[in-house]
Amino acid sequence: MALEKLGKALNNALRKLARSGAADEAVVKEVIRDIQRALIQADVNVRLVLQLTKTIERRALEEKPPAGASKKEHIIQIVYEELTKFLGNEARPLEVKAKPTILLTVGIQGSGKTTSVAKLARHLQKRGYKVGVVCSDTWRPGAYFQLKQLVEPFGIEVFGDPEEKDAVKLAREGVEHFKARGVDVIIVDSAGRHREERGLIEEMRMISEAIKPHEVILVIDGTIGQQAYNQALAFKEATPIGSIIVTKLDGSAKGGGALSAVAATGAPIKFIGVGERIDDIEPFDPKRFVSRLLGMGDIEGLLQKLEELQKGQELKEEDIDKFLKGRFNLKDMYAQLEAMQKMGPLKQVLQMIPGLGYSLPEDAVKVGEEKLKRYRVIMDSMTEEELENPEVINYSRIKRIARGSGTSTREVRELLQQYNQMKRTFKSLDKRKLSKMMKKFNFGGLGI
Ligand SMILES: Nc1nc2c(ncn2[C@@H]2O[C@H](COP(=O)(O)OP(=O)(O)O)[C@@H](O)[C@H]2O)c(=O)[nH]1
Ligand SMILES: [Mg+2]
Repeated sequence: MALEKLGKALNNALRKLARSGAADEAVVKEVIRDIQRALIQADVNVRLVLQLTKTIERRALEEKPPAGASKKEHIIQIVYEELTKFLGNEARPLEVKAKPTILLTVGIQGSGKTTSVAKLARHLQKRGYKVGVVCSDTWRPGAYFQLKQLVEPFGIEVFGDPEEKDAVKLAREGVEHFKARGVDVIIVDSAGRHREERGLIEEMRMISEAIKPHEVILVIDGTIGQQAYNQALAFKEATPIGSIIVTKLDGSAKGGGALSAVAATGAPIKFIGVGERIDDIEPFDPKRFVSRLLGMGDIEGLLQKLEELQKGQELKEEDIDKFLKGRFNLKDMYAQLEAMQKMGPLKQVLQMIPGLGYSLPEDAVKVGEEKLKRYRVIMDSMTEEELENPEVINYSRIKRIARGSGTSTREVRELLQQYNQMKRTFKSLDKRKLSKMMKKFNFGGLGI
């Protein structure tokens, strides 16, 4: 998950608030100090942090909670609102209006440009667009093959010529090529051999002139933290049709600094990169991002992900139903663990569920491929009755199952523990509750 460390620290601050007796001035001030510390540790600019926390403090002390909300709930709402504003407030989705829509990506070498081009191409393809990718990187010999390797498994065509030395010519020819093919979106990956803003913007101007993109996308490496400000600002001033992808927000300690610095320039952040795999890209929506960051869960994100998987037919409708209802026995648990493996890291998925967030015990979600195989072996030694109604499994049955499957009683117990834990988890996920939570923010995870 993006900015995990910052998220944990903010979540802890809010938990402190939740646990406190009364949300008086001293408590508010302490929580604000924790928030400040968390943001500064994530490399958010100190001046911006002070501005932000001053607003939070003022609102928390002055405003009256709306009818029906407690003081604490209200403060959390304020923190959520101000952080959301801090990151740009509204989502600015990428629009595909013209046919073809031409996108040019720029960014300094190593920022994650080529990876992001591939991710974006796949993202758009998943949404039903026919996409063509142009490699106009004449600088790095491997660039063309890197792109091909990333997108060709998905049937996305790459235009390029490793022998050609003229980047502008390549870009122009690539765009012509895909125009003739009638694609919906053309994405041009540029060389980005420059290390500083001026050269980068010069390169952007030259290619832009040749291919007249509808949108230029600057790819910024999230690990540079608040230094992203200068790049984003120079870019924003150079082009009115610019948007930004911030990459490497997985595991970066400085990602918060990068995101907030870019947002501070007013340039729209459209996507974030959250890993090295092709699917590790997310449309950036400050509201959803902050709610997930604070550990409030992200129901919308979860449902969207489920929907996407359903489209890809990796998950069957009844699986999703089961997942949401939490009615299951051991067989279902196995099917679900399998299904959830397909959905990506289990923890990432579960973190989107309100009320779970960071409180989730590590072992509840760590079920690797190996463990699944062991579970299969153990379950093969169970009777139909035991699989359908695990509650009947007593100690003598555990011993028998362990012996039969060549495992140990410890392992059988572990499987049963996992089952009980998951059952509890999924029980809290019935549909009625979900839809209710979608309407109203859920603060359950914070124990309020
Ligand atoms: N962890 C992580 N790595 C990334 C991400 N985006 C790109 N990378 C890695 O960053 C390195 C440089 O990426 P590349 O796309 O070649 O950068 P380019 O020089 O700008 O085209 C590669 O090793 C990528 O796998 C991301 O979102 N998360
Ligand atoms: Mg590249």
